[in-house]
Amino acid sequence: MAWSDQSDVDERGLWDDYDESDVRVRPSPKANRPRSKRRPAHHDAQQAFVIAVDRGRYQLEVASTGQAVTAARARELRRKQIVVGDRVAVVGDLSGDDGTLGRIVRVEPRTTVLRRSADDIDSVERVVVANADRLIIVVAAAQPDPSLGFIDRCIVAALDAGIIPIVAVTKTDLASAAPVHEHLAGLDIEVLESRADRFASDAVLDVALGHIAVLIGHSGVGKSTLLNAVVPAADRATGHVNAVTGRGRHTSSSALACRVEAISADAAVADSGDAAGSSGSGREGGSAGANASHDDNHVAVDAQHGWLIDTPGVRSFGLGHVQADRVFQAFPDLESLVPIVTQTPIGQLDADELAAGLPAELHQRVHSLVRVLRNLHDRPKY
Ligand SMILES: Nc1nc2c(ncn2[C@@H]2O[C@H](COP(=O)(O)OP(=O)(O)O)[C@@H](O)[C@H]2O)c(=O)[nH]1
Ligand SMILES: [Mg+2]
Repeated sequence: MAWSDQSDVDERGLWDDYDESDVRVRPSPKANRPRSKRRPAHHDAQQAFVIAVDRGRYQLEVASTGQAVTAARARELRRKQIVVGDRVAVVGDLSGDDGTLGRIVRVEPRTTVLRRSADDIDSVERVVVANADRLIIVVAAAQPDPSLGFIDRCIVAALDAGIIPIVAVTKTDLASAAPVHEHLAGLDIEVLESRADRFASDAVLDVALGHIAVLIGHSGVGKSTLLNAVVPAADRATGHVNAVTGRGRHTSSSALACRVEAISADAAVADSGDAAGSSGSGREGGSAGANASHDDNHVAVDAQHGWLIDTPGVRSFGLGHVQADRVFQAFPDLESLVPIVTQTPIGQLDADELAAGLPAELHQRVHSLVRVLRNLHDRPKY
């Protein structure tokens, strides 16, 4: 019959160019449902900054309004991890009203990634914070005693990630910070001191303004105390248990970002009229509402604004991915040592021998270099 002949020809014409290799068999019949590959472009999406993550819910600050909103992740993101410090695109109800939920549809490329290493309770390395450009390594002068090895490892992790390390020594009311200064003498790293009767809030504010700064350190060293001194409105729980976002739930993987702002004449006036009476140097902007300096493309990081991120006690950083030669980023003045250092087994490196041919002012730095390399090599647990 004409119609069937015709259809035969059509079919042959259609399929002649195909063979078995063009057949794509999907393993699961359930996954075989036709699905549109097209995703909505989300032209209406707003830029936002992730300030906290808690059980599949994300606390965001919307860039254009400064509004704090809660959001879930869109299914299309699949398993993509979203962490504090991430810049995301969000759609949906962004009023911040009770019970409303935005939807994160995109995670913008990260400028930096800070990883913590696998530990007893977690066998994989995880991203702690994204997009940070300053790492404030917090150690206590006492209670607990400063872990110098931890400082070294943090410095390496920071430099490897392209983040500037700064050391803050807390509790100097209890003991002198001298051992830490001595330890870091060979390095060009800023060291802040903080004590119960004189917290380093101004210095920490200076570090954070115009940046995304992260407080990192062992539990109990005073990170949250420092954050509260800079951002009183954060009211971060302090003490031996790290409570997150005021809910009193102990989480070993949560961080919290707080907006910091420069002390301006305006801010001082606003603060003095504030019943809460936060006379500190920074203010949390989440509740500050619309702010003219927020901008759609930059989530309010400029000379007058920044972020300070508190993290739970981190025991160690994964340095497994760090190459020994990258350690030299921290020691550009010792570049002449690269050939000999990279060709000598780390266990056989002798700092005195290496320093012998160099000017006296570099000797301490050679010792620091060798120490950091040994740390990297031994990968001790702290
Ligand atoms: N003496 C003294 N104690 C401090 C200082 N800073 C923090 N602390 C105390 O150290 C304990 C741990 O502080 P916290 O901020 O919770 O540490 P975190 O675990 O690093 O966040 C708290 O009891 C604080 O009151 C300080 O400068 N001097
Ligand atoms: Mg804390």
